[in-house]
Amino acid sequence: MSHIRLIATAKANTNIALIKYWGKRDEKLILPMNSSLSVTLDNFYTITTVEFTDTLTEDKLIWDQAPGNYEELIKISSFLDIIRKKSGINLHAKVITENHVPTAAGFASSASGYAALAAAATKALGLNLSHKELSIIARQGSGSACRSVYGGFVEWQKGSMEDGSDSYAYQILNENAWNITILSVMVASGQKKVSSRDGMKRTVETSPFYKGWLSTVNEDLEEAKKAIRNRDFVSLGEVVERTALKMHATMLGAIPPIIYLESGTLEVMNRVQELRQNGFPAYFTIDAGPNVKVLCQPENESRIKQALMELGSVQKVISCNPGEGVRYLSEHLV
Ligand code: 2P0
Repeated sequence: MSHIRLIATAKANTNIALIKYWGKRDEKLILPMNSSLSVTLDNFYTITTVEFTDTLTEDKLIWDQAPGNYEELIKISSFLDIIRKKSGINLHAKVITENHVPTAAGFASSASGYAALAAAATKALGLNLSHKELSIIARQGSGSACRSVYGGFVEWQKGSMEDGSDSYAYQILNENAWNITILSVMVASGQKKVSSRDGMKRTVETSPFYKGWLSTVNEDLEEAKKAIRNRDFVSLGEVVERTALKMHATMLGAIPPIIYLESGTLEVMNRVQELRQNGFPAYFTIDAGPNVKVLCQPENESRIKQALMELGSVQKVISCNPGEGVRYLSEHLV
């Protein structure tokens, strides 16, 4: 008797938020409190193969060539349930995933991870989804994943429907429309102390400053979109830096406080501001970790990179540019 074997492989790049997603209004469906905006990066990605088959009695996970941990498998299984339900095909799956994302560097491998998983699993089950539909599915794995479906500059519209049907991302500018450089400046290694998921929940529930975040994030978003459409690097950089600091301010007000900024983080922030005073436009943004991402123009990249590498706390600087959205590969990881 021949067995059923439904297989597909997808590749998705990670993204860096320029206007941050911080806080959920629905934990289960992953619906955000605010809209956010990101740029998809070319050098950091995940490749995932999903094989649905009748030979398995449970889902299996292979993560970077080793058996995946149980907690991750449970999350992936319940995510696959959403896709199994949508397709009406109730087979277990083997998921093989390779991350080319410096996870400990404050990059959520969950963004590229769930975008690639959503794409591979839906493709394997023969669902022919639009980018919008794929974005809605990826969002339910990890919020930031809904943005990684697209290349270039991307907005995740928070939506207002209770079922999440209007909470998805769309592309503002494609990856070839405007070239900027994003430097990932690593100042420390090791896993972060509080996950983004827990950190944003605690902030929403306890920080008196969260109200301030919500009342201004939309203005910041509009300003950023306008700057992107006008290819206005300085205006974009200014709002990006300001809004990242506001997000961190909300966390400092949480109980207990969440402090992701470390001494190395502050050293890089100061150097970026100094570079600007010396005529090199550069702006920082910081996520839920100590590392810093620095935006600059490609023509200044090597000078800025060099200036950052001189700092005692800087371990590594990796350069990225805007990258592509999700794509399907014909070669599989099995
Ligand atoms: C962002 N971050 O917009 C923000 C800024 C971190 C700081 O999205 O709970 O892994 O899976 O929806 O997407 C990281 O959080 O959180 C994140 P879940 P996610 O990129």
